[in-house]
Amino acid sequence: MKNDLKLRVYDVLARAFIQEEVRTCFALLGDANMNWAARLREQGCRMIYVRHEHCALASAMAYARKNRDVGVATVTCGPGVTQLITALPAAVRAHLPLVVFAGEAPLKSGWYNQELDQAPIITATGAAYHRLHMPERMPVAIRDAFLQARRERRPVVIGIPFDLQDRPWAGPDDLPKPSRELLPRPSPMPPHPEDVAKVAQLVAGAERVVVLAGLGAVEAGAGAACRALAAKTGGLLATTLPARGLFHDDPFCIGISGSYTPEVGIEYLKEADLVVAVGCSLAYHAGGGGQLWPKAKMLHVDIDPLAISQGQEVAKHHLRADARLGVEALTAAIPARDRKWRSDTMAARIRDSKPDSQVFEIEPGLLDPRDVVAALEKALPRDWEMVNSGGHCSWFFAQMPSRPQEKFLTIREFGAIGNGISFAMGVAAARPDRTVVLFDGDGSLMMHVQELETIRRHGLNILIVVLNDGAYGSEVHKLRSEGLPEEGSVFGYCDFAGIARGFGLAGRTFKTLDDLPKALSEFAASGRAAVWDFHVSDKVLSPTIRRAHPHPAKAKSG
Ligand SMILES: Cc1ncc(C[n+]2csc(CCOP(=O)(O)OP(=O)(O)O)c2C)c(N)n1
Ligand SMILES: [Mg+2]
Repeated sequence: MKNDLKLRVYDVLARAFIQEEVRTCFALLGDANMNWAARLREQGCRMIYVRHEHCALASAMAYARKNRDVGVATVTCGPGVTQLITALPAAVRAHLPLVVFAGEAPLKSGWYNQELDQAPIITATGAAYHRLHMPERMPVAIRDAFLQARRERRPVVIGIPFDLQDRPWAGPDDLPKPSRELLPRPSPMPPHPEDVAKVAQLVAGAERVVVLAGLGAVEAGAGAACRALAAKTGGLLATTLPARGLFHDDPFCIGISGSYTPEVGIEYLKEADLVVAVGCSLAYHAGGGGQLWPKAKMLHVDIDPLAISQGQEVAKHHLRADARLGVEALTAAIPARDRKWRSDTMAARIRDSKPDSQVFEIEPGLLDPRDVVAALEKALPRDWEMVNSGGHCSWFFAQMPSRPQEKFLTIREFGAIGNGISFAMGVAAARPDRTVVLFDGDGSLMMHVQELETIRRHGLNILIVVLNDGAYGSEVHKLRSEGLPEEGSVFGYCDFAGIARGFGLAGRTFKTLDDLPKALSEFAASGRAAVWDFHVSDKVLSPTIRRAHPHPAKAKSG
């Protein structure tokens, strides 16, 4: 590299990223990253230029989850960096490996208007921040950032002053070995035989077993082992929300455990006397503390089994192991015997029951969100990639049980709305040969609606389905339950179809479900992204909101 007299630091930095096999980067340019980004692109990296830095990082998060690899984003210094602060905590809590190339203010200036002490802002989110101020060492530091992101499974933000990036390269000729070559690759951890013998007794003595799988089970390829354990114990299966669909074709899967559990599932979970939680963090929203299974003991099979999670006491029984190896060993260690819980009647009830049977009175001209989701479940092709967002509507969108886990993504760890569109872009970038369908609320979509332009410009194949209640539904229902005015949470039904058309996408408003087949064939024929806006009634309350925020009249009588 020394022979190349014109070589600048940013050229070498771009090479270091290419050597890390970075093939896609989500970017928003400014003074402090544009030279580097231009070199990265020149060297063959696909750049997706978004309209808000939050969306660059959020897209990279979905890309990382989908590809099980490091996601990469880039932002400029100062205001570019501060825009990342809602996405980073979610990435940290979701254990997503990310590397962000951020600029820093130039070191040579006494004053620079975008200057900011970036490190404490970033580290407050739980992400790592590395200031790179020694050009000759930068390629090694970048390699180490990738190594750290992979090993610790968390975001690493690299801050490089842009005057240093612009210097002639005076460092070593060769790039360091890439992180992949240095990463330890330990084999999956088998359980200790004594632990297996102990917990096998617990499982052998239980009558009503539920095997609950999380993303750890998905990653370890433990799906079949979980099914086998449930079959041998005559028990049932369930998943956490992110692992949804792992048992989609098993007649004894009651669906998601936690805030989204369907009616019949809640009934059966109440009867359970043992929950075997496999590869999950026993999160509060998954019922991890036992809220949904008051009679059950809990056994946690995990590489890092927990007794306390998110402030709650969780499992008292533990098996430390890789999810697949742990469950396989357990299944082998329990004797086969007849248990009377699982039955054909049960399978029929799971198959035929509505997720929620409560009756509501709905205004004419508006749809019941449950009917919309049931119709979509029937109509949408099974090979589409699905992305779920947050808000009240996410309860309804979670009720599509026929879809397999590998076609599903949601990242909900920081509880922020507004991420759906970026997650859909990340999945579309990771699966360019697929159609991606995003299920979102009107408030959430509106928060980053500018990305419709990114979707059009990059030709991303995304269908956005909005359950539009003309409101921040979650807030409306809570405000109503507390007898507070609805102001600030009700906005009316904005014209998403018109907005979509304004950005150059197709748009359609649904006031009846009869149009669905025609809309689907038009979408498929058009080959371009679209927004489908379903106007739904805000009178339909999800079971979760009914439980947590009962209507004032009902709260008094009950
Ligand atoms: C970034 C952020 N701001 C505010 C909130 C509070 N909040 C939670 S749900 C919600 C409403 C979401 O509205 P919408 O997307 O229309 O879904 P709905 O609840 O109406 O189904 C809001 C404002 C949040 N979770 N995240
Ligand atoms: Mg809404």
